[in-house]
Amino acid sequence: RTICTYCGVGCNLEVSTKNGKITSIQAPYEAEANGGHTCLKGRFAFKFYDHPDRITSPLIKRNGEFEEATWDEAYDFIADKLHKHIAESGPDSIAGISSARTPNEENYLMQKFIRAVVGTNNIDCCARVCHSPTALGMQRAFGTGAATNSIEDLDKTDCIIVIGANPTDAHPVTGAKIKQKFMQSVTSIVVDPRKIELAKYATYHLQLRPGTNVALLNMMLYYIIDADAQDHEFIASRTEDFEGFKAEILNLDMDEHERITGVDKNLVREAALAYANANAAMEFHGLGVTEHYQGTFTVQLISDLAMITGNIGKPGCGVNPLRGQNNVQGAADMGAQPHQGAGYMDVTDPSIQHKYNTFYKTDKVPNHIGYKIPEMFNAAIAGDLKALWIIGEDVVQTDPNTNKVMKAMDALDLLVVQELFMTETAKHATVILPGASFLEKDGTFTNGERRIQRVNKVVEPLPGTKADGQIIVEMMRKMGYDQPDYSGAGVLEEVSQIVPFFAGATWEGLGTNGLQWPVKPDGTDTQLLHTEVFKRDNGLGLFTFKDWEESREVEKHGKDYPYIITTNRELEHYNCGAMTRRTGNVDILVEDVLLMCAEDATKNNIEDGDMVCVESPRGKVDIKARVTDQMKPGILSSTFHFPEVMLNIITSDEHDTEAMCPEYKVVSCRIRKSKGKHKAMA
Ligand SMILES: Nc1nc2c(c(=O)[nH]1)N[C@H]1C(S)=C(S)[C@@H](COP(=O)(O)OP(=O)(O)OC[C@H]3O[C@@H](n4cnc5c(=O)[nH]c(N)nc54)[C@H](O)[C@@H]3O)O[C@H]1N2
Ligand SMILES: Nc1nc2c(c(=O)[nH]1)N[C@H]1C(S)=C(S)[C@@H](COP(=O)(O)OP(=O)(O)OC[C@H]3O[C@@H](n4cnc5c(=O)[nH]c(N)nc54)[C@H](O)[C@@H]3O)O[C@H]1N2
Ligand code: SF4
Ligand SMILES: [Mo]
Repeated sequence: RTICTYCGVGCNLEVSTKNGKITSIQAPYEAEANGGHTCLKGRFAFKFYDHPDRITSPLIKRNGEFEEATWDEAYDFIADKLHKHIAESGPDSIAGISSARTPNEENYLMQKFIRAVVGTNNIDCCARVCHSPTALGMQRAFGTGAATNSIEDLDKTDCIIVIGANPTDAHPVTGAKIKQKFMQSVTSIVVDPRKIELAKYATYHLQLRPGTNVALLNMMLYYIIDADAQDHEFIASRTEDFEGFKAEILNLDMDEHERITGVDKNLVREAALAYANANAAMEFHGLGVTEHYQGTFTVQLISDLAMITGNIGKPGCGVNPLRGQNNVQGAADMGAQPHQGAGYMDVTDPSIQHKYNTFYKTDKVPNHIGYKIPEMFNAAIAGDLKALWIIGEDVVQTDPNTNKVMKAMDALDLLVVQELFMTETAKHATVILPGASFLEKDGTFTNGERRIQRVNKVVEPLPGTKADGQIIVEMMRKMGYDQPDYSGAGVLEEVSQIVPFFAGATWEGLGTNGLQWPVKPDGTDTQLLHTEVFKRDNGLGLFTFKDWEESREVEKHGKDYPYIITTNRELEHYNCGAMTRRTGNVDILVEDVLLMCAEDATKNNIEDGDMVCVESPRGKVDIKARVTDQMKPGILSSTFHFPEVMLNIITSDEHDTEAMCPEYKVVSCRIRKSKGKHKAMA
C-alpha cells in the first residue's frame, strides 16, 4: 500500500507486483482519503517507472555532451564547485529547489543541506509558482496557511463555492465528490472564467474576466453587509478590524464592479446571500485565485468571506485550498522555502536561528531571508548566483517566460538536476543525478487536508538510480556533514523533533490511513482547525480590505495584445508531462489545445483544428484551435503539458505582489491563424 504521486488528494493505492515488476494498481476500499476511488492517473499512469527513458547513471556535461560518470565522480565534481563558490562568493551564491513530488523526509534533508551544510536560506519549491499566496494569505488572516477542514466535510455542508479551481480535472476524486453534491441538494457557486464541468451543475456560475477576483469578492462582501446577513456574534468574539473593513466595502460602487468583472451584479448578490444564509458553507479555491497579481489579497478576501459569515472552525465549512502537487503541503511544512525553516519558524528571528543551529549541530544557518525562485533566476542572470541544485522540477517548461529561465540556467557555473527523465531543464544541466520514483522508496506525503501518509517502497530502485534522500545524504557527507543513511522512518523521527505539529508523528503511529497535523505528542491528530481560537498571536482572525487593481500585464500590454490567455489543466496529463507522457495516457490526449469561443474564431478566420499563432510581448507559440462554448469572447485558455508547444514562452514575469507567485492566469496576447508549426524555441 502506498500513496499516489500526482495530485494533492493523496489517494491510497494498492500495488501488485510479480518478480519485482508492477502488474497493476487498485484502490483500497477502506482508505479514508479516497474510499476505493482513484482517477486514471493513480490507477493506470505508473508505467513511467521503468520506462526506457529513465536516466540510470549520473551524467556530467563535458564539452557540451553528457558523459556517464560514477556516483563518486559526480559527487566530487559537485562538492569541488560548491566549496569553490562558497570560498569565493559566499554561501548565498548557491541555491536549491526542492521537489514537492518527493516525500517530506527528502524535502527536509534538502533544506537541511542548503541551510546547515551550505549555509544559506536560498531554498524554495514549486509552492512558489502555485499556492504560496494561499499560505501567506491564510497565515495573515488565521495564523495557519493550510486547509481548515477535511474532504469528509462535504457530507456536512449545504453550500459549496468553488473559486478558480477545476477539481474534476485537477483533483478528480475530490472533484467527483463535489460534483455529486452539486447534483444533490447543496447550493453551489462556481467562480471561473471558463464553463468548467462543475459550472454545468452549479446553481450560480459567475463567469468573470480573468484577473478580477478581488472585485468579485468585494461585490459578494458588499451585498452580505448591505443585507445585514453577516454573523455578528462570530465577528465580535473571534475577529478584529471589522469596522474599518466594513466602511471600505460599503464605499465601493457596484455598477463599476459589474463592468470590471463582467458579471451581472444581481447574480453576484443572489450567490452572496445564498452563501451567507447557508447553515454551513464550504469554500474551495485553486490557481485561478493564486496565480495572479493580487493572489495573496484574494486569499485574504476569501478568508474574510468565511469570517464574516462565521463559516470557519466548525464542520462543513472553512477555507480549503485544493493543494496541487502530491506533497506541496509537505514541502512547505518541511521548510523548503526561503523565509521559514522546518515547521514554519521565522528564520530572521535570532532565537529561531539559534534553535535550528543547535538542532543541526552547526553554526551555518543564517538569519537573512534567501532567494525565492524568481529571485534565483534574476541572481543567476546578474552573475550573483553561481550554482543551483534542482530536484524534480522542470522549471524550463513550467516556470513563466521560458526564454528568460533558459538564460538563467545557462548563466550558472553549476546546474545540478536530479531527475527521473531528460526534461527540458535537465538538458541545461552540468550534472544530472538519477533519482528514484515514489514507487522505489519510503517516506511520507502530506495531502491537501494535512494528512501525513506513509509512502512504502514497492519495488527496488531501477539499477543505477538511488532514492533522492540517499543522494542528498551522500552529498552531505561529501561536504563534511555527518548524516545517517536515508530511511523514511529514520528521517521522520528527526523531523518530529523539530517540527512542532509533527511532534507525535511516528512511522508506526501513522498507521495505514495517516494522521492530520497537528499531531500532538500523544499521537492524536486534528480534522478541524480554528475551533476555539485562531493561530495568530492574539487568537483573533484578521479582516483585511483590498481594492481591486488591474493586472500589470493588462495595464502595460492590453492595448497591443487585446486577448487574455489563461491556463487550465487536463485530467490525463500532469504538469510538465514528463511522467504521464510516458504512460498510456498519451494515447488518450496527445497535445495541448487552445480553447476559444466561436465568435473569436470567426472574427479571426480560424476553424476548429487550425493552428493558431499566439503572440505575447515575450514570444510566440503555435497551438491547435479547439472551438468551444467553455470560453467567453476575448478570453482564451490552454494547458502546458507538452514541450512541443512550450506555452510558458508567452507567460510573463509579472507576479503576486506579496508572495511572488507568477501571474500565469492573465497573459495579454494576440492571435492569428498560422500555417504550421512555429520554431518556438529559436
Ligand atoms: N490532471 C492534472 N491534475 C493536476 C495537475 C495537472 O497538471 N493535471 N496539476 C496539479 C497541480 S501542481 C496543481 S497546483 C493543481 C491545480 O488545480 P487547479 O487549481 O484546479 O488549476 P487550474 O486548472 O490551472 O486552474 C483552475 C481554474 O482557474 C480558472 N481561472 C483562470 N483565471 C481565473 C481568474 O481570474 N479567476 C478565477 N476565479 N478563476 C480563474 C481556470 O479557468 C481554471 O478552471 O492541480 C493538480 N492536479
Ligand atoms: N502556464 C502555466 N504554467 C504553470 C502553471 C500554470 O497554471 N500555468 N502551474 C504551475 C504549477 S501550480 C506548478 S506546481 C508547476 C509544476 O511544475 P513542475 O514541478 O516542473 O512539474 P511536474 O510535472 O510536477 O515536474 C516534476 C518533475 O519531477 C520529476 N519527478 C517526479 N518524481 C520524482 C522523484 O521522486 N524524484 C525526482 N528526482 N524527480 C521526480 C518528474 O520527472 C518531473 O520532471 O507548474 C507551474 N507552471
Ligand atoms: S485523484 Fe489525485 S491522488 Fe487520486 S489517483 Fe488521481 S491524481 Fe492520484
Ligand atoms: Mo501546483
